[in-house]
Amino acid sequence: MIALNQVGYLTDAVKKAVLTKGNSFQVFQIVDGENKAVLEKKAEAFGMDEASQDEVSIADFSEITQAGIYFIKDNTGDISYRFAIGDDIYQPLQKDLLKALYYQRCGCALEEKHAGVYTHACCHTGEAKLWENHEISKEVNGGWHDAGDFGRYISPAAVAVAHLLYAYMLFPESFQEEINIPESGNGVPDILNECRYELEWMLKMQDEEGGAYHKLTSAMHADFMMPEEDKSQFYLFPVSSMATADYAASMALASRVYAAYDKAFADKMMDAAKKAWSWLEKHPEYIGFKNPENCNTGEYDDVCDKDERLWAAAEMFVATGEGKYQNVLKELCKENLGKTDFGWTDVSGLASMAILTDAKKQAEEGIRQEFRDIILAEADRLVKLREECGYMVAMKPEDYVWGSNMVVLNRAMLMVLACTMLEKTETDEKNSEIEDSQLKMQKKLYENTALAQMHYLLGTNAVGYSYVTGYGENAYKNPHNRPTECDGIELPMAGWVSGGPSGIPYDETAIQNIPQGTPPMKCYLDHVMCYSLNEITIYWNSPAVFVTAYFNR
Ligand code: 9MR
Ligand code: ZN
Repeated sequence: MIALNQVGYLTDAVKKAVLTKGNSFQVFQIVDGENKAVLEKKAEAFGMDEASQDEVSIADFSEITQAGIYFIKDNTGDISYRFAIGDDIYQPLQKDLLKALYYQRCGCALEEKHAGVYTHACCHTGEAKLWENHEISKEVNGGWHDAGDFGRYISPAAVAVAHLLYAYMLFPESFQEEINIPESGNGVPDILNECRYELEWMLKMQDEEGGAYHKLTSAMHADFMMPEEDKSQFYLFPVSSMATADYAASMALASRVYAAYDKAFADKMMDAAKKAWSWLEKHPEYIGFKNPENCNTGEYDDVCDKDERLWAAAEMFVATGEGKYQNVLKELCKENLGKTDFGWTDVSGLASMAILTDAKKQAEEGIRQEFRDIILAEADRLVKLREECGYMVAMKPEDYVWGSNMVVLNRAMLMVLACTMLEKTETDEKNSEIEDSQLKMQKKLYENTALAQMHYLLGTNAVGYSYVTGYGENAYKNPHNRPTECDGIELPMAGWVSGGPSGIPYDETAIQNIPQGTPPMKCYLDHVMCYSLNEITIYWNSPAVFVTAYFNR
């Protein structure tokens, strides 16, 4: 097999494909659109790749900088999927990754004008009952379906929205084009229009005391059906401290971002954030969430809420500049939190994101330095991991967990954050020329590591799939997603990131079909029933939007 990024490579980036052992002599050619070999070279033996147990060689064709469509041919006659070289090749991808969230909208119809063939009628509009008191009902319609199921959960929502809002804040120039959603053309960037659909729902998910309901789902996952056919009763599940802290954080962040577009909306979110913060002050203890009996929808449970509280403190501080939040932040910094992760289980990296991207640099120098050191140290660790892997992805065998592509992408986010930290602003002190060139080299290394994660996602992996629907000649086609399976349309909409391989598969189909002892990078099936390998979620797409937006500037 020849594994490569099936979408392609940026003109001036490092370009490498992976040849597996079958391609014995390892001489390869790069063939262009006119069937002309434009490069012939020897691949370099790498040895055994641990996570796949493949013996691999690396074909480096970085010297090809002419935009175009190519494929690779080796001396055994093996031929790769086609790929492009160019500077705008990730632009359609970024748009579809974002547009995918529109298809998750709940509580409204998806019209042909915006959804094309993927229309459906309005779904899930009844009132929800409090799980703990069925006498009380509330209208909490809206938001995005979390994943292949129809549930809506606060922590994943908060995290996904945060990734998107940071993408917009840091790389606004990548969001000038419309994505054809109902609000397009209203003078607000579509990424903010789409996020607002989720935020308006989140505003309804707060109780009188300020706590955020952990989730809004039916008792049991619906069978496979279109969203509008699901008439089951939805419930509001109890408030958790994890959800409430994520809620405070994302609301504070959103209030900052929307202030320039809609002051009233921004203020409303800041009030919600403050209310959630007061709740957190009143409940310093960890209040987790466990599914009650007779409920099997997502749990999104955690063992600690310190990282969520850290993120909340960071966002509240950056949004308000008030010292009391910084004090809490400092206290929580004494806890042993990673500060490098951006997923729903560990959001402490989002605190780093808040502090380090704050243009006003409000945090004390010591705190900024601490966060900065942690992010750069992690970036260096990831560069090493990438170098140790035959498929050039910063992942260890044990990192292939349920939703491993989130790990892949969150690490790409970290590399991007590290890159932005190396960019000098006008107010920064001037460097010597030597320092400047060192910084440039360091940044290139980080960029290439972020790109390596994208290359893996888009095909440079041991199963040869692109894990984004519609992107790549061998893109996966059977996501575990109810509308995709039930709409009678053959192909899924483009732009969905699959959860990806899991060393320990959890669903029946995967357990029965993946032989024990399969190396973790290969524990994948493009099968609709494989919810532990091939589902889609809002928070597996959101980091991919962040990363592509950086490269699309
Ligand atoms: O993404 C979640 C993954 O990290 C967990 O290991 C898994 C089991 O708890 O749950 C995943 O989240 C699912 C959620 O519970 C319900 N909606 C679909 C999510 C993706 O599979
Ligand atoms: Zn719905």
